[in-house]
Amino acid sequence: MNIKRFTVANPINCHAVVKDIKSEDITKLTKVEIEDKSLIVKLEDEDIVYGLGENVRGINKRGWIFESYCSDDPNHAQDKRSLYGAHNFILISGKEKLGIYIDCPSKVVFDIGYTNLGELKITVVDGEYNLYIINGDTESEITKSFRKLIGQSYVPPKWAFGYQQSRWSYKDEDEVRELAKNFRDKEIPIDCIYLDIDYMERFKNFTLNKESFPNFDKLVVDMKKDGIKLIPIIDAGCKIEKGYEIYEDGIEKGHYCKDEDGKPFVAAVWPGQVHFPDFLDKDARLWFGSKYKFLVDKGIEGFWNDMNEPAIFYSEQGLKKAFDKIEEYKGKNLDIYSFFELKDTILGLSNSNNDYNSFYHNVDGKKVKHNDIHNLYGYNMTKSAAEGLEKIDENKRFLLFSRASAIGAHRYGGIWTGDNTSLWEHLEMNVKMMPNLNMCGYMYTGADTGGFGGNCTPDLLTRWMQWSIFTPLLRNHSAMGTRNQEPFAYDLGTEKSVKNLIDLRYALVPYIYSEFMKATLNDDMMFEPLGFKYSDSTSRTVEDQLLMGDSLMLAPIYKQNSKGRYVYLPEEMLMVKIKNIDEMEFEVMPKGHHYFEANLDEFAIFIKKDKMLPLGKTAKSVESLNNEKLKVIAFVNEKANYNLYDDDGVSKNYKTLKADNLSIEIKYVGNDLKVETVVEGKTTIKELEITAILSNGEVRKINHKI
Ligand code: MIG
Repeated sequence: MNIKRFTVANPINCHAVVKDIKSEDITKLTKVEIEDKSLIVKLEDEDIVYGLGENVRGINKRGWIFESYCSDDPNHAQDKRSLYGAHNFILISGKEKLGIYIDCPSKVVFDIGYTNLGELKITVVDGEYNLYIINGDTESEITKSFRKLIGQSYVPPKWAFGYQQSRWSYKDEDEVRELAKNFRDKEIPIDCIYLDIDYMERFKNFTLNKESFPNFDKLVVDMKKDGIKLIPIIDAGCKIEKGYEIYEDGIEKGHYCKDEDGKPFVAAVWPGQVHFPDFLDKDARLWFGSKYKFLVDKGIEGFWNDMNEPAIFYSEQGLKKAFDKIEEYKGKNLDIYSFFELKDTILGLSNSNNDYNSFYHNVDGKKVKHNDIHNLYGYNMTKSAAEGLEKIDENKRFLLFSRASAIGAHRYGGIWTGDNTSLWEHLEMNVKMMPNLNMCGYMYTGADTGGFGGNCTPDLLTRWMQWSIFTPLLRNHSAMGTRNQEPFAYDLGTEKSVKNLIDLRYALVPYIYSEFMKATLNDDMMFEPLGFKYSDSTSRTVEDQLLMGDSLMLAPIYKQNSKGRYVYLPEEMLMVKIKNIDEMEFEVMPKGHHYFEANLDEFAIFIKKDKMLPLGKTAKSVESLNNEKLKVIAFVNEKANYNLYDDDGVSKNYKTLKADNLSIEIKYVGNDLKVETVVEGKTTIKELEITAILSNGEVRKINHKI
């Protein structure tokens, strides 16, 4: 067995892992030293530390200190230690390779050469956890073992691979219809429009604002007829209001988190004063999950869960303390320290540790302080929704993703990476986060393309889209008060470039879906650091290029005013410079360092040796894709191959039934290229239009009937 488990003290079951591994005596632990509540691993110079999922900084996490503690923090700056997720898996890669997973419901600190350059120190603050040590010969082997340990990742419906438009908020029916019409009139494909908090009646979960959405049911149906799904938001906090069904029902059944005295805990978020459903309590979780039916009955097929760290603007007790302080200082001549104290009291009202220490959950009949299970709250909200949706239709895939998360939640939904900003650095961070997210089980994921906070410029949106068209979740989302950033919010040139990119995304759906499904079903990563496949020292340190699926290497441009970029090729590859689906240039490039030029309206991708990229046609939505004819770009050296996975895209039959596979092989017979295809199951594809590029740059066109 290459996974060992060691149990320290009496941790609660986080339901993060799906395998029952017998716990071993901690004295048998090797390579890792135990010192009080910490684990220490010596790092060699050449060691790379991967992992920790959703976090700031690079792919290699060395040189900073991170804290797994789900946090509602919209400033994703390099000096932050936590974002919304708690993903406690790390992978040390050097002469020796080692995976470490801390299965723990509360705060864990990862000091990765922050205090001591050559040392990794993991501190589990409350000292209770399951430690998993994973051995393997390669990085991929270790991540795969880890992924098997935590169970298969969530799979969304295929339409969730289409383009998605969001903004906080499209405030009423007219605006939603107008938006959809704009996309259709301009022939820009789209699959989803998001409804942010304003669709609700005063931010109350599972209600509708009757003034701004008077004909909600009809809107849902009309949009769907046009191939567009509406995706409403659900927040963790439920408004305290007499007569509000969710409030009263939850109180009556005792489903909310309690304060010290056993009364429902009061906090304030968007609706004003709220209670938090106790997602850790199975009955409460099933209860809340059953409420999604209200919207599903209206035709809704997807949701995003927000504010579930949980975010707290203020609590009753916190506010009282602040007012007391103000009262105390009123009329006094404050010295500067008292002034700062007053200021900090006010600024510290939100997401305060005091609050997280003053409410309680019912975990299997035991009263547990929130902070002791903090990282499991968002996880269990996702589980709540997934369980509720499964009850409605157990074989249907719903779109579901969350802001807060912990490992384990990846089986129930995806995540988006929260409130980033329209900054070039955040495009770069989006790129670097992907492999670490995949390692931790998050496959259906993506960032707010264009950036959530701040004002997105046309060039940033264009470059960001050149990257995001490859991420499973492709959603443009922006905050209230910021500049609009829909594809047509800028000049016509930008609109054209962004439309071209969205068209290309739809052409890429066969490949992206195929790679997503294969990686998910085989517990592999879809986005990999170069070092996972190439062992030369340069590949091991490149951070701004990624392998994506079986065939591609991506090298996005993420700097403003760049007209190209340097790229490192770990082997000979085919550069495909893309303007749009119909305008692509090919160049065979030798192994080594290169610079390629790419104006704002173009970018490049790289096809690996003996690999292919299938491309379909665009369509107004994923459902309307018609891929009877596929274009295939193949870089043929000796024998190129590709296996295109497909399935019905809507049911959970992928779990039990064999997929539809089309495998394509192109090989030399003498000096001629011969194409062979094998279909397993069925396929809609009747013809392949192959452009084969040979090592010497020669281009051969082959049409192949299936
Ligand atoms: O306090 O619902 O991350 O995507 O638009 C902000 C409003 C609450 C935070 C989410 C963001 C969403 C916003 N929400």
